[in-house]
Amino acid sequence: MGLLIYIDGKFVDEKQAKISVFDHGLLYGDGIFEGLRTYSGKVFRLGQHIQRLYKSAKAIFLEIPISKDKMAEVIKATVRKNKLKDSYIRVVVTRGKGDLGLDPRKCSNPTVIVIASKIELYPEEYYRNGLSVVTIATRRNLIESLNPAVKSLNYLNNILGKIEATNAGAMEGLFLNNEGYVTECSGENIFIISGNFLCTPPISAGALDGITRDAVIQIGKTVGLDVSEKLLTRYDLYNADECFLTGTAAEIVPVTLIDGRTIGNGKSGILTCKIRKEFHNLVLKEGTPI
Ligand code: PXG
Repeated sequence: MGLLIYIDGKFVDEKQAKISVFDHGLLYGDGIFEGLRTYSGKVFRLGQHIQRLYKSAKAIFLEIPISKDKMAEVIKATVRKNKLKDSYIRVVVTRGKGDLGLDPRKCSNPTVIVIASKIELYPEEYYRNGLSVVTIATRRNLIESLNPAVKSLNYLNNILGKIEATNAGAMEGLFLNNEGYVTECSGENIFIISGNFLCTPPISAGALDGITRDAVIQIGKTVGLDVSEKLLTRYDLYNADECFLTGTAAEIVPVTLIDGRTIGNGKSGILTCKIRKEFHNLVLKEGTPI
């Protein structure tokens, strides 16, 4: 038996968990998703992830066929049925099965999928020594076109960024917006620390409203940092004392090289370590029991 997957109202073995080749999630990337974590049997910020999922759906005129409460139940049940304590959860809602044309009116039932699996973490070394990041040539999607705040299944912009970064020998790619301001990386938000200031670009610069980002803003305030959301340039990043990325999978991971410039002393900064520790306390303290 493999993993038990929730698909269209039923739990089935992963071998039976299949979608149609006419599903518009596949044909057009027409859909949305979420990535969540459980820590020691508790879902971190379940309500916030569900809120963001339904907001993404609203933005693309997609009506999720189950209520938010039911979605929360399904997510918890998927983790329970797979007997997972520490897990990564992927929720996917596609426009559903249609025909080969792009008209979503031909898709009557959105497809709802929930997968809970073991979590794959970055090797510990990256949390000590940091990642290298390069600015990539491809700009982040315009907020006026496909707003990066929508966690859509259309991740080509992000994937191109990841490929460009890999080709340049870096771990992650830094996306600028069309005005040249810093937005985020391919799958993580970005923060800098300069003196007592903790800064991250505003969502309106063209970034996902990250749930880890939100937790870090809260932690920053409680540890006495002066937290602000402001437009950042590459110059601000190069001259920061510390820099780190945030995301559900990566948690808080330091950045020690940006476009060939060493940040701080080339190791994870003191405040980054402190925020990471506070984050680990938070995920164990908070959370919805499965
Ligand atoms: N920006 C983007 C573009 C993301 O996709 C984040 C920021 C961080 O948001 P949260 O809410 O997770 O703090 C994300 C989410 C992966 C992977 O496998 C990562 C994400 C999504 C899907 C896959 O690295 N990150």
